[in-house]
This record gives sequence, structure tokens and C-alpha cells, in this order.
Amino acid sequence: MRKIALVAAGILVLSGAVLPKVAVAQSPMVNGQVTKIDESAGKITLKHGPIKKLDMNEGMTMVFRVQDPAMLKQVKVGDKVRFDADRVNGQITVTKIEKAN
Ligand SMILES: [Cu+2]
Repeated sequence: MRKIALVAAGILVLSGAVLPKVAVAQSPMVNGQVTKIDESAGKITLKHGPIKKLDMNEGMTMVFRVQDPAMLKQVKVGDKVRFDADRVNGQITVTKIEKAN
């Protein structure tokens, strides 16, 4: 009986320790607008606001790689979007993208 209680307590401690980390890892989405899509190259050009974690302190228009080519089918040129980007193997890559309302 005591062992079960200890295991249960351990699970509670673990889940409590893991959950806040997940919340912190989620970075806020960046606002942008699609100006060009190159499906064959797996690239998208976005006009976007500052992305502090990528040392972009001002907005700009630039080309990003996309993590999954299917992302390029979810949006079209002119769409306002919200996205997240990160350095993946040294290349700045869109990891999430969704249409903004
Ligand atoms: Cu940029």
C-alpha cells in the first residue's frame, strides 16, 4: 500500500514538473503576410513583425524554409497569417503557420 502511494506521489511530481516546461516552450505566434510561395523549393516569403528569439528586432520581408511542404497548401499569397519560426539545421524555418482572421 505504501509503495503504491509513493508511486502515485511520484507521478504527480513528474507531471507537475513537466507541464510548466511545455507551457514555457510554446512561443507566441508572429503576425505576417504571405507575399510569395515556392512549392518546388519548399519556401515561403513572409512580411513579418519582429521575432526577438531569431534576433529580428524589426519587421521585414524574407524567405523562410517550411518544415513541412504541406504547410504551403494551407495558405496563399496575400493571406494574413500567424506563424512560428525557428532555426532548424541552421536554416530559419517556419514550424507552424495558420491563417489569421
Ligand atoms: Cu525576418
